[in-house]
Amino acid sequence: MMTSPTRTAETATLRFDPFDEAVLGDPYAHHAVLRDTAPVVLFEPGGYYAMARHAEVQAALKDWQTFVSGRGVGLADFQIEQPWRPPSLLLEADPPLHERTRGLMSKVASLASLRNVMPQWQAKADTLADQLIARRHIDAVTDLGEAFPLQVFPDLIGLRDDGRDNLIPYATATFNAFGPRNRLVEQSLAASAQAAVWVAEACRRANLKPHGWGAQVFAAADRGECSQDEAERLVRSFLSAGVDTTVNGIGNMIHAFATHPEQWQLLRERPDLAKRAFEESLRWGGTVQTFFRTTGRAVDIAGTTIPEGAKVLLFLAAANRDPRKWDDADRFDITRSASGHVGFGFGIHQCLGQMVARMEAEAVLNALIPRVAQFRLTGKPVRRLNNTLHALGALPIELIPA
Ligand code: OVV
Repeated sequence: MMTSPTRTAETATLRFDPFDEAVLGDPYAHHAVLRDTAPVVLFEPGGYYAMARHAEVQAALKDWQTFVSGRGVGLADFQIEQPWRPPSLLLEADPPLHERTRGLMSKVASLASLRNVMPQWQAKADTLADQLIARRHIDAVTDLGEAFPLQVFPDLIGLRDDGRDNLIPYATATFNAFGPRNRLVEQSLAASAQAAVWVAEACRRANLKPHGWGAQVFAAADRGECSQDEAERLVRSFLSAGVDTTVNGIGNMIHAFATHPEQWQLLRERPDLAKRAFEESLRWGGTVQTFFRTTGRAVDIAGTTIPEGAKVLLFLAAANRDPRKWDDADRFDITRSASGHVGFGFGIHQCLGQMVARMEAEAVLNALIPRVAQFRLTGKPVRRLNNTLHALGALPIELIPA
């Protein structure tokens, strides 16, 4: 898998497969080599480039003219290969199209509309927390990480009530599909064939409830900001990006606290740190590990020339633990400022739904802080391998009541 780095005249080459299942199961074990070998490395046998230092990852994310998204943000180059589904009009688009879709979608996903629902979300999180405490032994992945987002997010979009269990399999396949066509892609695409049909149906105007974010995208279409077909595909973006990310964001955060009980103790003493704690959990144990870009022109990075049309893998999670950027980078410390982390990306594509993620996490933390004295791990956390996400399959814990 990983051998010692070899250096040609200009390009550092690593024999390394980031999508190897052993690597996906323990990605952080490999990041130091990726960062320390060179600012840019060429992976063999994959034949694509990679960056893992904070400075270079952030600069590449900012330079959307060079590191384009319209040719796909997975390994497949949409200029050469047929995408597995019609491309996202947000994630897999460049300006000027992206400016129009992003502008429309940011108006829909406004902070004001989230503030309106926050009291209901908090009440739901409190009720869920009471139920979980009463059970004492839970799987924090299914019972909390999945349960809470599924209680609030589909209603925010205004999705039909039936079939919501299709959301996670669909998102799982979507995030796997950014990687190479390995076993994970084949399995999750096969397992989500029905889910993809359900998602396509759920995005149609007739199937969206009148006041949700979905209906508001169609209202933008009525104003001429996009076509009806585009509106369907933009609603699909909410469903693709908004579920498995927050599910695992919450799961990874609980995992961080379960393995750092002194940090949970500290948060209980200083609940005002809740917002910081979630940002730090994204920095330390980020959910979205990587995204690709494609070079739209040849570019020189610290003496290495990346040719035009190359795929470049950006290691967001490695950048978030780069000791060149962070003191004691591997330490989970809720008192630090994690601001500058690239867990939500950076630049024009920076996560549109980041406030949704933050509000969900805050509601969960606000509910747990007064109720839970300690998360006691009662079994080994199980990773759920995904080509893009650092995901959990199971997190058995005992909730010690406050
Ligand atoms: C950030 C993200 C992930 C997956 C899918 C999409 C976006 C989309 O726009 O479909």
